[in-house]
Amino acid sequence: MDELKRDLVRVQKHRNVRKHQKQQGERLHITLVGYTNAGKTTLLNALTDEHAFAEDLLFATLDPLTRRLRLPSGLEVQVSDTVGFIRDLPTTLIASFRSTLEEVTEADLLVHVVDASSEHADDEVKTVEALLQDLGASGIETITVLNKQDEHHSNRETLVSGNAPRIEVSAKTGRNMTELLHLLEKQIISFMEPYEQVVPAGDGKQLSRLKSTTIVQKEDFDEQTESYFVKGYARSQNCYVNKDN
Ligand SMILES: Nc1nc2c(ncn2[C@@H]2O[C@H](COP(=O)(O)OP(=O)(O)OP(=O)(O)O)[C@@H](O)[C@H]2O)c(=O)[nH]1
Ligand SMILES: [Mg+2]
Repeated sequence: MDELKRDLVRVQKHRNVRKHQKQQGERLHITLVGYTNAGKTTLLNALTDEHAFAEDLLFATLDPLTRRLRLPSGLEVQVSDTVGFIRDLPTTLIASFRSTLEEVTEADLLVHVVDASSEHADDEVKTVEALLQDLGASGIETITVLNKQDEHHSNRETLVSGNAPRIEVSAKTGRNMTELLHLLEKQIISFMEPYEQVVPAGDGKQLSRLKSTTIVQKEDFDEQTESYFVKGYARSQNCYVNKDN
């Protein structure tokens, strides 16, 4: 009980920080979900270099399960691990797990991690999908990651019926990690808006801010005006076009 209570306090703190960040229109949030043992934690470790953002101490202290991740374009997002879903969750645990899992509903993008080498992969996928529905998270954009491709598995064809984008990886060997990053970026673009912005060459601060908070697709230098013409995708609430800083 004590441990659960401590966990709940930690989750609550984390959610307050998240709320604050959302209000500021800050980073996009990706949440890893999946059946227990699917490889979520291993994948989070494989995707994010633990040391790259060591300065992000506020978050590191509040919630070691959330890390910053830089996508190929330079966009920085947050990625969270979650507790593994299991079938027939004991009733006594449902309330505690629910508050942890509610965090799932606040994600901008879900990554459903599947242990593709499990004999019961199909059932595990169904269990997770049912729980997501139960949590009211089934409307959130999801990509499916078929993990543990380094293991032998016999039932690959029958896996995962839906039409969510999917990718085969091995979090353990690092197979297809770069491809996964590109897929995440592609999905994120699908809920962003195109923008264009002229940035004076001297304003390196704005240029680097655009790179880390939006997806910059093109950046042309115009010698006559000594400025960059930047084109890319941003979340609509960020309204980069009208911001002067
Ligand atoms: N062969 C293989 N094993 C993997 C891979 N990814 C994870 N594992 C192993 O699978 C086991 C579970 O991995 P975790 O990352 O702890 O799984 P999880 O989804 O976080 O599990 P919960 O936290 O219980 O929900 C560990 O023994 C990992 O080493 C993979 O790509 N290939
Ligand atoms: Mg885990």
